[in-house]
Amino acid sequence: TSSDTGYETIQVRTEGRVGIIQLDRPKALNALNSQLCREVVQAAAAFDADENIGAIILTGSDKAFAAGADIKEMASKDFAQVYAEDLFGLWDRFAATRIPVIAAVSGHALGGGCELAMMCDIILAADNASFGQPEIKLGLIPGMGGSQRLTRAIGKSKAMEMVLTGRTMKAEEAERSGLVARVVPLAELQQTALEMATAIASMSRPVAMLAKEVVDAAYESSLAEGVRLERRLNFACFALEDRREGMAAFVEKREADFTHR
Ligand code: CO8
Repeated sequence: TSSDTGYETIQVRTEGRVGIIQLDRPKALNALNSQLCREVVQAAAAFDADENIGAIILTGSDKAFAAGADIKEMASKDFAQVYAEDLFGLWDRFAATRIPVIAAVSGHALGGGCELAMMCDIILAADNASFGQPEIKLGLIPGMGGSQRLTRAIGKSKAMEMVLTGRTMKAEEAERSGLVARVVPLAELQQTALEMATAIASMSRPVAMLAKEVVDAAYESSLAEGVRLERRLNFACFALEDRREGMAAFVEKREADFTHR
């Protein structure tokens, strides 16, 4: 475990090969202001570039993953300003992280907070988690991908209901709807996320990255194109030392010891 200084809105540490980014603006329920965005993007990019890190956990506090974009920071802006600064555009860089990212969500994940969780590869939810896109109550629509990622995750009718009414959904419904991978008791959230991330980070790093890339391709391509890409990247694995080691370990009835190359 090591801790990084210099950040003011997040805490960053590592556990073995896992990088942990914890949103830390408790007074604003981790509302996503521009400084927090810059810091999360920087921390995630640093882990992405670090060969010793194989997976990232993004988490908040027990009470809030994030209660949305910072309404106080946005309130006085006009169209020209948000257009010129491309408000929320920087988050696309977080979404472009190439190693697997797990969102460990407890408490509120609303608006931009729900959208941020959906930018991650796997959402693990505590039993007190709640998800929603309440922007419409502010005279706004989602702006960090919520209308697209929520619709892909839970289907049109349910996504429409949430985006049009601003209704919040609890953890159990979120799991049933396919938004989250698993719900665990709040007290077990961090440990479960760490076990999942450690398991992923023990795999071959390039193979985990390829696996993420092909699953993501399911959102961007036709079935035939996606299957073709999968086949090509599957073949590419045969060029890796780790693929050789993984199969040799199976044949020799031992644990694989990946060198991440
Ligand atoms: N922004 C700024 N401050 C916030 C936010 C937020 N999103 N959420 C909470 N806070 C602050 C509160 O103002 C309060 O501060 P203070 O003590 O100074 O008054 C503090 O956090 C604690 O909040 P509450 O007292 O409200 O705590 P409760 O436990 O009573 O309620 C809720 C918790 C239900 C989560 C409530 O805080 C809430 O409804 N928050 C707002 C949720 C919301 O509407 N989020 C969506 C924001 S919009 C968005 O994310 C998408 C933007 C896309 C824009 C695209 C433009 C191009």
